[in-house]
This record gives sequence, structure tokens and C-alpha cells, in this order.
Amino acid sequence: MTKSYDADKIQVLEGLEAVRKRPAMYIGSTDTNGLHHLVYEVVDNSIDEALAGYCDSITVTIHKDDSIEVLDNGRGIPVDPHATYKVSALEVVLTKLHAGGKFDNEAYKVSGGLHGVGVSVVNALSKKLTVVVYRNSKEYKQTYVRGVPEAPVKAGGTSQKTGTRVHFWPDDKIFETLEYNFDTLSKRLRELAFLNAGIKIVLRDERKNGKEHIFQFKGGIVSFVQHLNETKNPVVKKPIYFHANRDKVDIEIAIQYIDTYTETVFTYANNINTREGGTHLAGFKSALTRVLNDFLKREKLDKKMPQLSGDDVREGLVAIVNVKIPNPQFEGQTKMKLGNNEVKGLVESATHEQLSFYFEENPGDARKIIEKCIQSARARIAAKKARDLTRRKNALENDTLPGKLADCSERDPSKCELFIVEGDSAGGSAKQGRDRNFQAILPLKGKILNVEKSRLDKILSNEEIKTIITAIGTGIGAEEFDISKSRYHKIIIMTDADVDGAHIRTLLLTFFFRYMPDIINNGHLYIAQPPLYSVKSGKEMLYAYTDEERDGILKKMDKAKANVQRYKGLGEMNPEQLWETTMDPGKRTILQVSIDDDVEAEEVFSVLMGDAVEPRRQFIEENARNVQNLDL
Ligand code: 0RA
Repeated sequence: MTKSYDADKIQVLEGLEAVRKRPAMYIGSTDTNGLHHLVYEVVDNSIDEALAGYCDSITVTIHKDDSIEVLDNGRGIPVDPHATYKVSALEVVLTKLHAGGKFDNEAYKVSGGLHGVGVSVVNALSKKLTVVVYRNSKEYKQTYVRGVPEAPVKAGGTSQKTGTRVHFWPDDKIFETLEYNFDTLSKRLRELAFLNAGIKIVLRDERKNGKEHIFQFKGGIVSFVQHLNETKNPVVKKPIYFHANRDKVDIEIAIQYIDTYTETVFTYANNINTREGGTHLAGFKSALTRVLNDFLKREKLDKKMPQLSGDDVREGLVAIVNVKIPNPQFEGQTKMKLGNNEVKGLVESATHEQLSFYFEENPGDARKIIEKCIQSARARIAAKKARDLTRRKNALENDTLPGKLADCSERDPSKCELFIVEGDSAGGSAKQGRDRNFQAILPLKGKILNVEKSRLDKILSNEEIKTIITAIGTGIGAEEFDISKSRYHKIIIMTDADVDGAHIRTLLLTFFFRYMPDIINNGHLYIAQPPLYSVKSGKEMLYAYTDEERDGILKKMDKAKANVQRYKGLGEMNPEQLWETTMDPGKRTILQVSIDDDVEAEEVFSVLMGDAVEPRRQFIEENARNVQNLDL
């Protein structure tokens, strides 16, 4: 008996040792993302307990020492001796990899991607962890150091409540940083509260005098859609919602159309944002197109309109597709694509059935939605005509690139860079300063169109945007866009460090985000970082990219003789200076644009570029301090 206990113990330690040796395999990385992942890992366990119907409240506390405490009111982790391991089940759950789901309720446990590796991983990566279980009218407590229990589970005082309290101190030998970010945790916990209707999730920050966010959405993903559309004009006031449970697959979908032209569909599988889509998304899209076309045909609303395309029925669509399935398979480049084939048919039939039902029950609302889709289809047909015309014109002009483009001589896209530059004067400096072998310059005149407020046909008739599209070469729109045709693998936005520059940059970012997202997803979009100051002393001239750098330079130089110049526009630099400071690949820094959080990106772009003024004013006020380089 003792023998097998020891043997198991050794196995357990080996398991946790493996986690400490290769933490990234279990939590993705040991940077700030991995650090935050520890919290999600523990919270996922509490959510599982809630999904099983035993828990409705979770509190996450960031303590002053950046340790994290997660308390839930579930059943509490079992404490009785475990049949195989002969120690408290609690100790098994905390020390054995993947032991969490071995008990019961495996159905919805998140077990793919990076989630669902279990609390034992958090334990292994914490320099200390204490767990308190409230169960059987008692309190049970155990403390671990780097995953190793200090002593067996101890039964303490009496308690009438049930639940689990996990308090952990991430290990500084493992993590590059130990500092938690309130907003990062808040966003994820809010998302979890949207996706799991009714659960109350509290985030408390003791470093900030107990600052608290409380999330609880009785409406679940309906509240999520309403939140996304807070600043928009919905076509039908109440979001469409349906829920189905088939073959152990739980499906819920919330839909609302708004009067803009973008498509916002977020999909989740077992609370994980499946950013690359997958079978649930495919099933949903296919059913949506079918139901709307059936309705169009039956109601004979527009006899000239033969067929609505997928894009037509998704213009102005905001939807959340949320599935929970027993054994999720995550695929794709970033493991964020749901692969389970059976899910497509299930989501498709559920959507078809429930949406058809909704349309029959609410013919007035259905009509408003179909009208919106018909308008999209008409615009699409008009846009296609306009595009064909430009293309024919281009063909006649021998497929010429825009006249304003100063192209490079290199033809291998992986070596080519395109600078999109604000204004003709800066464009002139950039043309003279560049290395023409591999750097192309496209100067923009003034501001480009705000694509957030226009439809594709109008966007395609805008001269500035047309030049950008032609210069890049990929085409635009779901049917035409082809990343492999991109003529440059670095597209660099270079604008002035003032309000206008910031505005133009945002307009360009919005354009790429909405119409060429794969340019961003493939890491092709960058933002140039021109210096803010030049500091001159005698013959010596140095550049500063931040205020701190400027002060550092001034300290070294003789302050009295140093002359500081604040650059407001790129045009104030001569071609050599622009090359040296901003364009020379050997010296410059450029920022790669990436989308870490697509829910947030959606919010930021629609608030910044959409119709509603008040939320924009609020956003700018709240974020003004983060925008250091803005010269207001
Ligand atoms: C294993 C089995 C059961 C619950 C849990 C683990 C559990 C784990 C965590 C982690 C954080 N909070 C938690 N709450 C529960 C089932 C318990 C039973 O059958 O009574």
C-alpha cells in the first residue's frame, strides 16, 4: 500500500515538474499573457461548476502583492480519500494533471486549446498556493509550495457554506512579469459573464482601494449583442435569440441587425473565442442565407432579386454564436477554429428551424430585416458594376498603377515596403529619402473616407481608397480579396504626430480592419514611428522618440547650448532626416499592428468612427492620457 502511494506520488511530482520545465506548453507563454492565463484556468473550473448547476457566484480578488484569490460558491472540491491515490481528492485535483474532470460532469469541461489544463498547472507554477474548501459543514485547508503540499489536507472550523477558495502567488522563477492588469482581467470576466447567463462574477482590486467591477447578465448573449450595439441603430429593437440542445451539443445564438454595413459575428466554443470560426460558424452562415432566401421567395418581395448572397444577409449583422460541446477539437493556425464536423449540421438545423419559426411569428420584423438585405444586395450589384468598370478602365490603361504611387524596383513582395504617407510634402521628402530598390511611396491627399459610415459601392468610388487598393494589389471584398496578390509584405502607415495625423491613421486602420483584415492578421500592417524631437548641440544632432528620451539626451548634452525642436509634421524633416529617423530598416522602429482582442477592436472602431458622438467624446476623454504623442 505504502509502496503504491509513493509510486503515485512520484508520478504526480514528475507531472508537475514537466509543467515547470515547459510552462508554455500548458499556458501558452510565461509573459503577461501566461500570467493572466493562470486566473482564467482557476475561473474556468468555477464556471464548470456553475454550468453543472451548483454555483452562481465567483469573486476574483487581486491582492496588494499581486497574488490572486478566486472564490466560488460551488460544491467545493471533494476532500474524501481518493480510491487510487489514497490521499484527499483535493490533493489529487491540485497535483495531478487533468484530474479535474475525472470525477463527473465531463460533458462541458473545456478541454482543448490552452484552457482546461486544470488547477494543478496553476499550482505547479505558483511559488505558493492555498486552497480552502467549504464542504460537509466544515473548512478544509491545504498549502502548497511550487506544487508540493506542505502537509496533508487539514479539516478546520465549521462552516455552513459550500465552495472553493484558491489563493495563489505566481512564481517569479517562471514568469517574466508578476503584475496583473485590471482591465485585461475585467474584459475576460465580462465576456465569461455574457457567455454564461446569470452567473455573477466580481473582480476586485485591492491595489486600487478595492476598485470593483460586478458582471451579471440575466440576458446572457442577448445582453452581449445589446452591449455591442449600444451606440448603433438596430433595425429591429429586440435581438433575436434562440437556444437548442441536440446530441449533447448546447447551442445558443443572438442576432440583431443594425443600420451600418459591417459584419460582426463572434463565435465561441466552450467559452473560448473561436476567432478563426469553424463548423459552428459555417452551420450558422449557411442556415441564415437559406432562411432569408426562402422568405424572399415566399413573400415575393423583389421579383428582380434572384438570390441574396451570404454577404448580403450579413451586412449590418451583429451576432453571437455560443456552443458548448463535449469534446471540442480546436484547429487552425492559432487553435482557434472549431473542427468538430458534427457541429455544422446541428447548428445549421437548429438555426434553420428556430429562425424560420421566428420569421413566421414576427412577419413585421422579418420584413424589416429582409428589406435591409435586399438593399445590401442592390448595393453589391451596383458595386460590382462599378468595380468591373474600373477594372475594364484599368485594362485599357494597361493595368497601370496609380500615378501618385512611386513604386520600388524590387518585384518580390516579401522584400517590398509600401509607405502610405500623409500629404504631398511629406510624400515628396519620403520619395527623395527612400531606398527606391524596395521602398514604394504612396502620398495621400487629405483624409480618406470614413469606411465605418459608408457602404462598399461608395467606398470603391473614393479616389484615395481606390489608389490604396490598386497599389496593394489584393483586391477587396470577400469574393475578390486575395492576400497572395499583395505587392508588399510591409505596408507602413506614416502620418504626422498631431491630431490630423492621428485621425488619418485611425481612418486607415479602420479601412484595413474592416476591408482587409487579413493584411493585419498576416502581420503586414505597420505604423511608422517618426521622432518627436531633434536635440541639437553644436554639430551634434540627436533624435528623441519620447519625452523621456529627450530629457535623457538633454542631461548628457550641455543643456544651456542644446536646442530642442519639436517635430509636428513629417514635412519638417528633410529627406535625409526622414530616412535616417523613420525609414531606414537598420535604424527605425516600426510598430506592427495586431488585433489581440477582437471584441475590443470592434468596440473601439465603432465608437471612434461611428455615428454616436457622446460615447466617442467619452472614449477620447478616458483615453487621452494614453495617447502621449498626440499634440492637442
Ligand atoms: C472535482 C469534482 C467536483 C468538483 C470540483 C472538482 C470543483 C473544482 C473546482 C475548482 C474551483 N472551484 C471548483 N469547484 C468544484 C464534483 C464535486 C461533487 O461531486 O460534489
